[in-house]
Amino acid sequence: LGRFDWEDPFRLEDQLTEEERMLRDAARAYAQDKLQPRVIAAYRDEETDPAIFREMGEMGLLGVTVPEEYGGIGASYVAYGLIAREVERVDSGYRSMMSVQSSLVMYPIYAYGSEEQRQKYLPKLASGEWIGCFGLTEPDAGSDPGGMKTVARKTADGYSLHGSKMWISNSPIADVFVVWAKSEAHGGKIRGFVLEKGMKGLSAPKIGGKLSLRASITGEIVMDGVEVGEDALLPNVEGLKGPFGCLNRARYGISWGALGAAEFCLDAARQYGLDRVQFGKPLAQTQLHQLKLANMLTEISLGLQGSLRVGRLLDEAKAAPEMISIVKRNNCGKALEIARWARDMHGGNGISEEYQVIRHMMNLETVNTYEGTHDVHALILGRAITGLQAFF
Ligand code: TGC
Ligand code: FAD
Repeated sequence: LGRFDWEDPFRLEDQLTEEERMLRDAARAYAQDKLQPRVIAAYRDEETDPAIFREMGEMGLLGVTVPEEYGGIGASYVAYGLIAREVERVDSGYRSMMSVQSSLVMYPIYAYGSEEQRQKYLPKLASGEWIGCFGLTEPDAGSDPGGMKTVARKTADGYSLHGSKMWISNSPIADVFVVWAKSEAHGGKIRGFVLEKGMKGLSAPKIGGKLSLRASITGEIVMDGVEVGEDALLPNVEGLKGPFGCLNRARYGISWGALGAAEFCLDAARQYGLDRVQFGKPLAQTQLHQLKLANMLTEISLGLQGSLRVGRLLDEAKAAPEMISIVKRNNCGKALEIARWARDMHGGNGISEEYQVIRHMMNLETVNTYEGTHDVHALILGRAITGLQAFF
């Protein structure tokens, strides 16, 4: 019989390659040494340090699945997930910065871009010299991105973009904007465009007053007749499958990341319960405390196995979007529940920034909502199960 290790219940470690373990360890060291010391103040002050992108770039954490010739390291999707887990163990906002850059900006330029676009943008995005953002959501089109109003009108030598995007991670500090618009020259089909900071008519005001994901800056993208050449169009994809192709990868990464945050909460609640004595014994010696820890550990362990399986299938090009919906939805929902338990188990201290569980809890509200809400993923799965779509 094997030995049980509560820190690795299903021996995930044995299921990883040497390279995956190495990348995970490097990401963990970076996240703990460089991100953890600044996160409490960054969250309190709602400040995003752009230097983090360059640091992540130096560590090789941006666009890890992109081939080396474009600045990535050609690593597996499992490695990408493991990195997301380590970064989000510190804060969902930092993972957000990393995953938008990797899956929502570098991936579409790599997968749908021309050779010129790949050469121009990918190395600088991989190094973190340039920061990217991804504009799909609009004020009136969130869960239903097909309802977007942003249009690209044909001009003599390119396009003119009109519209606005809402809730866009990184946009106020972005150099590169991947935006999705209905292109009149392509029969109103959704097409991707790469815009650059400083273009006339392009602005990205910050959205203030967020009580969640405060260490990651979020903004709008306003396009007031932004003129671009033909070279700004992503040539190799058309329709909603363009943005969804990127979302598949980002959602998968989030499924690992959310569990990193949940693991932090489990560890914190366990330690707190061992240290805190009430009624003459440690809280950890009460049945209710142990029940909660057991529930947390069970959900995290099962969730990690699910994400690992989907990651392996992604690496074999066999992952269906519905598989990703299962792990994105379940892991985010469970992580949020776990963070709420951990907050409760810390009593009054649980609301203090010092103990950090309430920050994770607040962040996970966003993580459970973006990239397809918990309920939208239920509808995607419901459609797959019944053959009937219930969106409208
Ligand atoms: P539907 O009719 O289902 O599909 C339209 C076309 O898209 C294709 N498609 C996919 N392709 C690849 N992967 C997927 N996951 C795909 N899902 C759909 C589909 O095959 C079809 O192609 P074609 O060629 O036949 O036209 O579309 P619908 O309009 O009914 O969509 C419904 C729904 C709910 C599934 C979808 O709209 C949805 O998932 N909504 C959620 C929106 C969302 O996730 N937004 C995310 C914004 S980005 C973000 O949040 C970043 S935060 C990141 C961070 O900070 O970390
Ligand atoms: P809505 O679609 O209006 O949904 C509101 C509620 O209605 C939800 O509970 C939803 O589940 C429910 N609902 C919707 N449709 C149905 C239905 N058919 N049946 C039953 N219930 C339904 N977007 C980007 O493009 N790029 C980014 O970088 C980005 N970053 C983000 C960062 C943050 C901090 C946040 C908060 C959001 C970000 N988003 C980004 C947007 C995010 O993807 C959307 O908020 C999300 O997709 C939900 O859209 P919505 O906010 O318009 O909510």
